Amino acid sequence: MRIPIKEVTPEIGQAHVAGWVHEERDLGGLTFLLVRDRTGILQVTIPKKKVSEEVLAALKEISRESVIECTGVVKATEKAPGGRELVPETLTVLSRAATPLPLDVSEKVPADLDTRLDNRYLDLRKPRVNAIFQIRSAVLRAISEYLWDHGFTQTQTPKIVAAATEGGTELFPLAYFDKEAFLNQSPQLYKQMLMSAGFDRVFEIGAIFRAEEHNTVRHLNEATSIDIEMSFADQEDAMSVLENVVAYAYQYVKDHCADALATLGIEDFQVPSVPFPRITYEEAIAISTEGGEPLVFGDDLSSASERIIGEKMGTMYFITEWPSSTRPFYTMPFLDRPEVCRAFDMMHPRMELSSGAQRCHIYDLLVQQIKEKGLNVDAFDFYLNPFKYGMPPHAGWGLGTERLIMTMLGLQNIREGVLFPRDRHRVSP
Ligand code: AMO
Repeated sequence: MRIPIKEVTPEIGQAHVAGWVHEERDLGGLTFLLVRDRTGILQVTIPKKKVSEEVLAALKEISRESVIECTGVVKATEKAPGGRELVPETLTVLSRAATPLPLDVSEKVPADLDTRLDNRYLDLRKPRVNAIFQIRSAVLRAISEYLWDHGFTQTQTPKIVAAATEGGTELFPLAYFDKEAFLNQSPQLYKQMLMSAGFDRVFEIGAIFRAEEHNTVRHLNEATSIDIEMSFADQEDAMSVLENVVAYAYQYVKDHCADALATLGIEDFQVPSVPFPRITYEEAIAISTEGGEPLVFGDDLSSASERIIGEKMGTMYFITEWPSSTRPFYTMPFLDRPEVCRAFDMMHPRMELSSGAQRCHIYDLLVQQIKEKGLNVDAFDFYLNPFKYGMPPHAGWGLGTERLIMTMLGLQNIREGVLFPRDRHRVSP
């Protein structure tokens, strides 16, 4: 039976492996193949005079990135990767790769990100790139596990919707029979409705779609949002869940992804300690202004000010007490000073990772806030009705998976953390 390359050791004697030909080196009487699977790389050593005719015939067929299968004896050798090699008794070419390759999987020839993404199926074969997705998978597992263990129910809400949530400008319109519809920007309205439905605590990990015109290293047009909503809770409760979820995900990666971290060359993987420090919006704009990026009450943070504040904080942190004018209609203001609201952002020193808030659960106030933001109240009927018939106070947040992975692994471009990214210029592959 085939075994993962990682499990091939001299002690097992005989092995059957399969994978891609990462490299081929022909020294005349001796050929070395480096065979790669998901778990590692194995040197297959072929002394031409000592192997069968069939093996030699198969060898002639082989090109780089061909898929092969072989069986043979494993021997210890210091010179080969992992200190062992396999001398094949059988060698079969399962799928021959055409030449030349559009992308060098062994990374000896560097490629720019566009070329890599154009040939993503090859790019993803690189151990370093694959490691990112092993870690992404672990992070989402850890987060689901944590939320499950803390009483959250996993939900799936519609991605085809009739109304905007985060302000009207970033929607992708959709041809939906004879109706107007859009791709959802956030599960926001649905997770709130589930609070009225009595779910108490929900989480969802799903696609969000944003028609952002700008093309940056930290924006996507399709992202994966981790969302929670919890009842009988305020913004402090939501922040506490958030920092613990993030710290748990880091710890999980540290405990379970040693190989992937090593492949990425990350030696000193630091788990952030909780609680994360909190600063108010007023304090944040003061730090930015002091650092040479002047801001006044009501301004959003620019990426320059995020950098200045992030450098000063030096760790993950929260910004609380935002001006109500900067946040969506569903946010709960402080009732005694309505110009400020119960919203927060969770920041990595490099950028914002999450936004959240206690929500406005008071029907009349919510209607007023929708009107004040210049939105059409009638379009929100389906959302507003649940607030009329028993809505508990509630709070929640949305955390961007890709930004979490990007900052966790020090990736330069958010696209590196997405299998097949969607941006201003890319809808394929
Ligand atoms: P917000 O719009 O701030 O809040 O989004 C929450 C988090 O989602 C990620 N994100 C993105 N990542 C990559 N590309 C994008 N275009 C993009 N847009 C958002 C970010 C961001 O911090 N409904 C609220 C959440 C809530 O209050 O529960 C919301 O969507 O990491």
